[in-house]
Amino acid sequence: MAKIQIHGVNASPFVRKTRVVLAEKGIDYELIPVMPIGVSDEYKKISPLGKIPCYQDGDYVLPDSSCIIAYLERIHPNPAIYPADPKQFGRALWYEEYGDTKAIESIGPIFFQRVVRAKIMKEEPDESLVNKHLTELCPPVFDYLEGEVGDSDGIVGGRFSVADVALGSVFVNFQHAGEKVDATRWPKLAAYVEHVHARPSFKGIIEEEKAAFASL
Ligand SMILES: N[C@@H](CCC(=O)N[C@@H](CS)C(=O)NCC(=O)O)C(=O)O
Repeated sequence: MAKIQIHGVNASPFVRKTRVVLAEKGIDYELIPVMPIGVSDEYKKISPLGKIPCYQDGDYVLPDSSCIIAYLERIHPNPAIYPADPKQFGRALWYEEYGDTKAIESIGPIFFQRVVRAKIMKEEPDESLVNKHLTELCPPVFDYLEGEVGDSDGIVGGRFSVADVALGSVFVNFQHAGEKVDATRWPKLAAYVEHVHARPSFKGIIEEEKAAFASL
């Protein structure tokens, strides 16, 4: 039987979200490299917004990490990645959305400058932009998350969920950019990120990505 295909590249926080859930659920797949810049018309037929990731299983195609994860939950319900309790379910979707939008808007440009621009495009990174994000745009996000995370396995209901997948994924890009959450200022968030990244599903992918960046 042909393997499930995930189109995308590993540094994308959205591709990583999908891969972490596939790993959590023990679903086999292959990663088909698609760079998210200047994608082909052929790729736009399966991912009309031209974004990565896109899921493909035979002639079934599905773009968007959040859609893919929701679909995976239906075809492979165990282990569950969404809380069963309706209120917790709602909160998990909220943190996923926060990770996919506000958190990525504040952290993504740091990764872009330090990794994509400096290491892949071999250009001088804009450190003043990096500094603006580190000093002005990230702190309110970290302050908010510091107030939300607890001491347990997951930000919602004490169990690992899609919320942790999304939030943990953004912080991998922060790490690739040579940054770490300052544990003196945001102790709970720093411990939370470390804990999420230590899960086997995250750990394997982080190590693979680090090895890929080291060879650049
Ligand atoms: N909501 C989408 C966002 C995906 C996304 O923005 N991916 C980026 C790469 S990290 C991309 O493909 N960007 C190319 C573009 O916006 O044209 C998801 O969750 O999959």
